[in-house]
Amino acid sequence: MVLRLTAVALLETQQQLASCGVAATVQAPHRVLPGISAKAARCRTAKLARPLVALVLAGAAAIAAYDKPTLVYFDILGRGEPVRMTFAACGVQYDEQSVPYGDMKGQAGSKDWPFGQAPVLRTGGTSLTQMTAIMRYVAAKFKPDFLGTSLEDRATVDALLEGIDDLYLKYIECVYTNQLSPPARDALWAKHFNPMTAQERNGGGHLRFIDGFLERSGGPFLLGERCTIADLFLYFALEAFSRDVCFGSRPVQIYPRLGVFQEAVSNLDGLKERLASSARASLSFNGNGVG
Ligand SMILES: N[C@@H](CCC(=O)N[C@@H](CS)C(=O)NCC(=O)O)C(=O)O
Repeated sequence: MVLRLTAVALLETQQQLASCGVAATVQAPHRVLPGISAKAARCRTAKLARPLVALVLAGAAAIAAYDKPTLVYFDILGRGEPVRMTFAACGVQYDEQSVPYGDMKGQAGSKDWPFGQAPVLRTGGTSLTQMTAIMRYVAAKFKPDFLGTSLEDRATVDALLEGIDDLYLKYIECVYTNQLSPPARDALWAKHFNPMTAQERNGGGHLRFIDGFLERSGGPFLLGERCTIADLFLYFALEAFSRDVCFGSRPVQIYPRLGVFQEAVSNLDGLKERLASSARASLSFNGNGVG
């Protein structure tokens, strides 16, 4: 948006618009009309500017209210939490709605429930689905650096999101199919977490692979100095793996770089507050109360 105003209204206007989240370029007019002194022109423009600013502010408020995204998810951490963490790290407000399960299943495959699954993000008149796609969207809109700053970095972030999900899904299978029973948990560790098995058949899901990115980047984040959404997902997955009912402190003991990583992520502005919030502490990790 470009507004042409006198110097009188410039600063005030830009500040007001910025406080509403509207990126506006406010410019002084190019010329003064013939027969009107510069002072009179300034007064006249300032008078004209005020209603205009009020109008723009009202419009911006309406757009902001309309555009406030709503995350639809269950009252658990689960796949909703990396999205909430992304919003928090981007400093963005959003609303939440609990999944109306009957509707989700009854309308599975519709535009409101494209895969009959949650999370879904209602925003800009559309319903976005698939957790990592939602995280990418939120980052692209509000903090593009979180996607990586070069094409190669962005592709690496995508690869990491998929690689972390490959590992996370092994854990989820163990939670939902085997209730994290000790034998199932030991098998999960042996195949997907024990550094000695990284070269065996594991479907691409292995903590050693993720640790390799930290090793090569030098940390503290997966891509080095800059945090991306892949770090947010990994942080959450590590929290799940490191609960007492799962592996406790074993992952960090075996892969010490993860401790440095967790410390760095947990200190990010915005995210720090989300991680410490009582709202978060009150949610269980998974829908079946296990893990
Ligand atoms: N690939 C999807 C998986 C979503 C998913 O598994 N959602 C679960 C809750 S965490 C769900 O809605 N389950 C109900 C169902 O599949 O019927 C994503 O990443 O969002």
